[in-house]
Amino acid sequence: MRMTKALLGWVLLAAAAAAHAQVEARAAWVRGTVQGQTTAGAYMELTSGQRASLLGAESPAARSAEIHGMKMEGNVMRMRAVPRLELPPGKTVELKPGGYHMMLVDLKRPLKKGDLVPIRLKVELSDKTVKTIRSWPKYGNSPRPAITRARGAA
Ligand SMILES: [Cu+2]
Repeated sequence: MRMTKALLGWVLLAAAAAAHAQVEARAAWVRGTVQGQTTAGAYMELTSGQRASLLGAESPAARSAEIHGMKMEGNVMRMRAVPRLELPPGKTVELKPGGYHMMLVDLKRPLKKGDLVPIRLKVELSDKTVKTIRSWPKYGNSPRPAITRARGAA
């Protein structure tokens, strides 16, 4: 009994620490690709309780995952890789079509509508520690956000 109580106390403490350093990825989805397309955009809402930066991501479904921003070049909107994306405290940063987004590059196999695509986001907190945030966006053509609510974990 005493053992259980001590254990519970430890778990609560750990939960409190996690809540403090919390970065959340919500409403994540991956845009459906057409045949032969080897890249796919991934979109989500990121919220951090403290000043943080998104440094990059990786996914077992693709060779690499890049953070892309959009930039006007003449009359053409082009995307380019950015090394990091600031996450101001308490503000939701939206990764969305036409704005900042995640790009899965060189998909390893065709994805089916409804597949969950695991993505691990690398986030640097204000104390310079780097955390991995897990997200499982749903693959599909619809821009409707699907499931996923991921919490920061060490
Ligand atoms: Cu892109």
